[in-house]
Amino acid sequence: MMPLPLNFSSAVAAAKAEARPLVALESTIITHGMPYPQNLETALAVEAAVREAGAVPATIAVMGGRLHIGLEPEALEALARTKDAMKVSRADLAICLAQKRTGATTVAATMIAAHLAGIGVFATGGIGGVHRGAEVTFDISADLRELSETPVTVVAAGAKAILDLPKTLEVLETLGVPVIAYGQDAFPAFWSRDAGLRAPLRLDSPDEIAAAHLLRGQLGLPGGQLVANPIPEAAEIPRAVIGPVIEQALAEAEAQGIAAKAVTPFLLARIFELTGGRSLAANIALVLNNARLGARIAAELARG
Ligand code: PSU
Ligand code: MN
Repeated sequence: MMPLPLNFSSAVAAAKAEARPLVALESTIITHGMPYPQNLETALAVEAAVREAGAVPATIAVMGGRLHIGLEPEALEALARTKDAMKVSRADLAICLAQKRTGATTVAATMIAAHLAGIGVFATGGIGGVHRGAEVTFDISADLRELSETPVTVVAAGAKAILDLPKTLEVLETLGVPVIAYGQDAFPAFWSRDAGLRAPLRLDSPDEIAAAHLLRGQLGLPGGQLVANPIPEAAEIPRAVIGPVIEQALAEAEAQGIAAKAVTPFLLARIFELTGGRSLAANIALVLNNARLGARIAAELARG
């Protein structure tokens, strides 16, 4: 049998050899979450933020039939320019590799790859969740089940209010996933610091988050943790402002019959247009903030 087609970038390979802290980063946010060239600029800025905070970034994607853990700068640029990248979740990963396609990993697929590579922390913007109307469409992101199966701590700014947030929290509770608000009691809603919901758990320091991650393993519990890190105040878009925009984007998606994997990218692009780019500026600020927290958690994990 062929060995698993896994590729480590030179920086990631060196960090692994020296047991230095590593933070995994996803790539669907690059190909399906932001327009070019802001996607490339953001990906580079997020990698730089991880480095400044003392860890090594490992951006994950499928390119040329290989699962890449860490992308060299030319590969990152090529990915950011790719228009038809496959959106790869748990179901798609093996097929994307078998067909030697270019694929961007979602939260679920990035968790799988990070775990394979021995990386315990992953920073992103927002996770997928239970979509509004899921009682009819059954549209529930595979990200939620992945959090219950794969032992990676995911740092996100909560989940977007394009989703049904109360149902998302309920499903995470059913699956036994710890949802931990960082430094506050409220569950954050991506562009806004407060979803109007209380987070089930709260931790105030990276070392407690790392300790809980390690204890789950010692307890023999599969699955990871969701750390919900609120967007910095200066970049926040209050719920009263973003709410009506979300409603309009959702109505348009329904009118146009947008379904399945196309829903999230459609909504993100429409909200970007409707806010005149303000949603993108907020998105960039929160991803950077999550990258820095991810690096601090990774440093604690490396300490053991
Ligand atoms: N939510 C965001 N931005 C994103 C995504 C979700 O706010 O870019 C991406 C992530 O990669 C996430 C995926 O894992 O969309 C979820 O897609 P789906 O709902 O089809 O599972
Ligand atoms: Mn879906």
